Amino acid sequence: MSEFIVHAIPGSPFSRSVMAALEEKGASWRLAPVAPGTLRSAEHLARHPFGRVPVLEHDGFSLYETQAILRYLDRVLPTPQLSPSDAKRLARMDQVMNINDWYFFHGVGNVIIFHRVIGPRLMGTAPDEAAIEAAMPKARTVFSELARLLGEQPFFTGEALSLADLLVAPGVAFFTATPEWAELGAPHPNLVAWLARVEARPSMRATTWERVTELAKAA
Ligand SMILES: N[C@@H](CCC(=O)N[C@@H](CS)C(=O)NCC(=O)O)C(=O)O
Repeated sequence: MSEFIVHAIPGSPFSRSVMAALEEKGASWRLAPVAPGTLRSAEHLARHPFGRVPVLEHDGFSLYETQAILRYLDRVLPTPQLSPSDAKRLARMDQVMNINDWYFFHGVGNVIIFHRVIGPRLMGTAPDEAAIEAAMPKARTVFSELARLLGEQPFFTGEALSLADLLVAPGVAFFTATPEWAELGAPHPNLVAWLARVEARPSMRATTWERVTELAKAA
């Protein structure tokens, strides 16, 4: 099996999902670091015309969109299987993945994580409190819905880790560093326990912002 190359920015939650999936599969992969200021460069736009990360390269095949990448990895690296066989569990996985992309990332993660963590850390900007406040109604719905769908299961689709957990956990993990976590996450003990369970996995420990920054320096 030829090597997997992940074009990514250290700290990017979508990129972390892909790298964590590769780690779960025990695959041989390497990071091709993308400097944040080069997302609109001709070189990067040739890989990803929308100027985002991650992009996966494998065996002469280039692919962007995290959900597509995760499902591709689960097909070409079938063990351990990260998509349930049962139709209802699989539908739940798909639903949670779409909640991540449509409701969690857009208008919640990309506002609150950006203003609380990314902007201050990378650009030295102060949080835009009004933007954060405006994002809170949708954030409340997202977090309470994630907690409801998780219920008392260890993972979103039941007893086994799935692509849904790997897609959602990197974004939720960022929230623990924000004051909003006290209202959004902490009141849901099941979500807190789930995050601890997913973050304890070697795949997630191998793909922290700090660890991927080290990989980027070594690349
Ligand atoms: N729909 C894309 C979203 C990817 C995405 O938004 N990635 C963020 C980093 S986590 C990004 O590249 N942001 C750069 C920007 O917004 O300019 C996917 O699923 O891969």
